[in-house]
Amino acid sequence: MTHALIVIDVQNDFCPGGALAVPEGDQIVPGINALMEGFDAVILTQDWHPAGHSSFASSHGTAPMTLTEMPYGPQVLWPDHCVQGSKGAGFHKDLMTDRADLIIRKGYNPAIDSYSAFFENDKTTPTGLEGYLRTRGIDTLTMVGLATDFCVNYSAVDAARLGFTVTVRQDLCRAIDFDGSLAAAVEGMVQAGVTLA
Ligand code: VGL
Ligand code: ZN
Repeated sequence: MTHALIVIDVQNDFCPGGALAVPEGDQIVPGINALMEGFDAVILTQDWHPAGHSSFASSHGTAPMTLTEMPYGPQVLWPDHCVQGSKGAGFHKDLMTDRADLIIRKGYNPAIDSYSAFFENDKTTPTGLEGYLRTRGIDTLTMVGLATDFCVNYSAVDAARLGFTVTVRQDLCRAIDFDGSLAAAVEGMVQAGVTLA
């Protein structure tokens, strides 16, 4: 077994004071840092949108936290967040980024959002993470980070479907919980064979 820790989107905009703040998003940082020691690999993901991204409500002239239909399916429209090079797109200042073997950016395609660390929201365009993990012989993943019900959820379900053994440490995740999204995410992860710890 070769075991990687995947730290999802622990960025300023998802922490209190940020543009898309997840309640208590900053509280998981010390626990994630402490966890890094015991893994064969540590991988960080970074939500990384160009200005005017199609997942931003401002790009559609509508209010944030509404649903729209994209060519690839339904899409929540978010406040502008994690704009490339902005402070909000940076990692939380206390996250031990030096320990990371790989930082994978996602959401940079202007027309497609990317919750998952593996595929964009069209569910077909790969980020390259699968190939990285396989060529390093990594078969087992522990996932932590933000937000439980969006990027952690999509990443964990995709990883399980790709055949990785996946555990989500819920104590080291925090949720947006928009319109029942957390309960739906938990159910989806369990059905996909993800272990919730
Ligand atoms: C995320 C919404 C939009 C996340 C990213 O990291 O969960 N959520 N972009
Ligand atoms: Zn985003």
